[in-house]
Amino acid sequence: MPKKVLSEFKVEYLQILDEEGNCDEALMPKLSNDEIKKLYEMLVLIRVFDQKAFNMQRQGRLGTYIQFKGQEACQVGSAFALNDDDFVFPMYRNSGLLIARKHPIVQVLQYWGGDERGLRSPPNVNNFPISIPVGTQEVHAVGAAWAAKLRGTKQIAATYFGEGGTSKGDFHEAMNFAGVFNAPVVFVCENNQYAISVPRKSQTKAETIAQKAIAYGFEGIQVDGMDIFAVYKSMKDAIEKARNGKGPTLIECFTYRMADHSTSDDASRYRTKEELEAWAKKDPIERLEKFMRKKGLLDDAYKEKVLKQSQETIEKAVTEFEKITAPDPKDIFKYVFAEMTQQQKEEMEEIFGK
Ligand SMILES: Cc1ncc(C[n+]2csc(CCOP(=O)(O)OP(=O)(O)O)c2C)c(N)n1
Repeated sequence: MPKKVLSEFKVEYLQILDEEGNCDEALMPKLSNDEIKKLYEMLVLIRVFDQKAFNMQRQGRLGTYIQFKGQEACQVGSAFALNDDDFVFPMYRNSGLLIARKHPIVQVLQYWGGDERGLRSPPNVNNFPISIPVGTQEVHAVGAAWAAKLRGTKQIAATYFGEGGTSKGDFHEAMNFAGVFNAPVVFVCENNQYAISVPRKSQTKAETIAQKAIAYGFEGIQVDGMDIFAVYKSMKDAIEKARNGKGPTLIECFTYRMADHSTSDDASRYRTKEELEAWAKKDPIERLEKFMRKKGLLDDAYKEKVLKQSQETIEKAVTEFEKITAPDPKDIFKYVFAEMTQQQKEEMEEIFGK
């Protein structure tokens, strides 16, 4: 038997923008100054949203909320490479992705306020509902991608999940099916180093998440998930490949969850202050700011203006959200099927009367 060296199967690691805001010009994707500003403005907007939503949860104005601080570049950078009519299958940590995908902010708040109407996709944008169960969205994405391929629409699907999600059977089924059927799908793993309290090293013995793609016969790449240019470039390349019939890609965005797992968690019970401080130095927004300052694209006045505008946009959405009347509880019965079953009618009557 010929012996293959394991290192032949190593995956690439991509970083374009380092922590000091220095950029590798040879690898830099084509982006105009206006586009770079747009990326920055979206990063700031979603961070302001994240903090506001967290505060509102603490004030009892929202239900459980899942923060994504630290992971903004994964969500904005990848969203920027997608077309509106591509299919996106997000996880619960993807509020920032939805906002970057034109989902009205008021609706995102509505969802976290317990109103499912918040997940209704805006017209002409194909955002599927957030998945709370870990891993189920990956198989849905492959189904949508395969359908697009059969229909010849040139749309692609992208699905988002954590590194913990890669231990689920669904992930492996989705990856296998995508490989066999050459489905136009991009798997985006936001490896934020923890699945609640389970650290990355206890999740898998594999050195990287990206290398899992090799077993399914397609490309996997690991990128610095706090480098928006690396995320954007890898996503753009993967999308182009998928649209041109060249199949799926797994992108592992190496990042960090700066906040608790959710509003019912306390990460200080399983993470050290030193670890948090070390990752804070890699912050995706500060890094882009450093780069933009060097290029003359950002000064204090612009920075302040972006922050103020973001705060105003979020406050406006909050005011609008708090005016929305709660949905009718009967909707739970009414909209499960196109027509209510006899049993549902009886149950509804039992609870709400005739
Ligand atoms: C099928 C299923 N099992 C268990 C849970 C409980 N649960 C919620 S989040 C989570 C950890 C997921 O970690 P990861 O996939 O790395 O994503 P992250 O939350 O870190 O973004 C678990 C086990 C769930 N939501 N769904």
